[in-house]
Amino acid sequence: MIRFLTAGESHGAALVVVLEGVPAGLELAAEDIADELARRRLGYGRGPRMRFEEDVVTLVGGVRHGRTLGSPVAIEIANTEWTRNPEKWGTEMSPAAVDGPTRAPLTQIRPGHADLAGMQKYGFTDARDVLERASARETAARVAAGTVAKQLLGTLGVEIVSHVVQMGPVRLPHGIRPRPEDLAAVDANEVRCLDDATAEAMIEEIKLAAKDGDSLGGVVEVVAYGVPIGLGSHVHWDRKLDAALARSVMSIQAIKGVEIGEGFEVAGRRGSEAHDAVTWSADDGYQRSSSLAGGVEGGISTGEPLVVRAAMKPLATLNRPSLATVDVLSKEAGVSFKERTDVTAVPACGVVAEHMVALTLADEAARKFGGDSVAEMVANHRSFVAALADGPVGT
Ligand code: EPS
Repeated sequence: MIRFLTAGESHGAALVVVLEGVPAGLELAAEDIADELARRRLGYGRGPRMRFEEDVVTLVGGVRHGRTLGSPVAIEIANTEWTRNPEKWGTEMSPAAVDGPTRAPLTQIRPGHADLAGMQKYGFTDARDVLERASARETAARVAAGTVAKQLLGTLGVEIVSHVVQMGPVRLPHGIRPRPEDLAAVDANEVRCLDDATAEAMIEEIKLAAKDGDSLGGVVEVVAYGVPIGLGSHVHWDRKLDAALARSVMSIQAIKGVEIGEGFEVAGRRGSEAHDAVTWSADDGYQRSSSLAGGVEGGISTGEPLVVRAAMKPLATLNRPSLATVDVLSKEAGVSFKERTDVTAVPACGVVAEHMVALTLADEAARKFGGDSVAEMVANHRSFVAALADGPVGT
């Protein structure tokens, strides 16, 4: 119902994203998007590029006088390195044919990246033809799209937060989970972790990895509060909410595992200890004793906080010679070269995952509540909630 496409290469002129299906009448300003993009740039362990490259946002279509029109919303995030310093990447990434030499093609592939498989698949002899698009710079476009989704979900009372629960081997103790009012405190922390002692240990770990020229992965958690009952469905595999969430979060660069609720933990328990018991009282309606299922049962949202975790692998290119590799043209053996500058991107990944969850929930909310305008969607939501409360099983 709400679709989006991103385009653009990491060192290209701009990233572009087009969202289709956003209802009319949603308040949206370029500053809202810029604020979310600024959150994505946070985090101890990012490279210098986060400082010198700015995310300059332009709303190109679908918005008039601060409100969406129901037409596709088009957003551009310019690469300020192009505008300020056209020589730097202008020739290298020129869409027009280039006479004469540019930089030498990258033929020594970087293990752990899309380079080799991408060159084989598309018939390229320069890894740059692959890596510029495979780069996690593209996540800026997802965050821009996700800002629109978050704003739309906000009209239904949904609030989404994210935080870092593991950095390398350092884990946040179980049970610490931010509420919407904690998000500013999470963002204020350099590793986006709520617990000070854990955050310090995480920063120490990043410093140690940096000293060794190494990189770190980790785990981020996204929690969505106020998700309406009834998003997704049990009736068919491609309508299950958990499946849709897993797909969208797994699609983030460097994500290798996705978990809903306590998915991997309960796999090791007995059934008697692996599920959320349900009670009912006249005052509080249905209550679940725990949140092991992470807010989704049978592919349908339960109304409980929705919990999605994502495991990010350590960045594959290191600031020291690392993995064995080959030059795909000469077939000479070598060690992987440096073509990235971050030690870890786990804190930023949490912000990206937050926006991918928002895009999935907004899509499902639009499917459930429909409407061409926000007013219509909100009214449909309200009438569903009222009908549910008065219905045969109640809330
Ligand atoms: C990226 C490598 C780094 C990151 C970049 C994504 O860029 P470089 O090594 O070219 O400086 O900084 O991320 C961003 C620019 C961004 O905005 O997130 C990669 O290879 O994925």
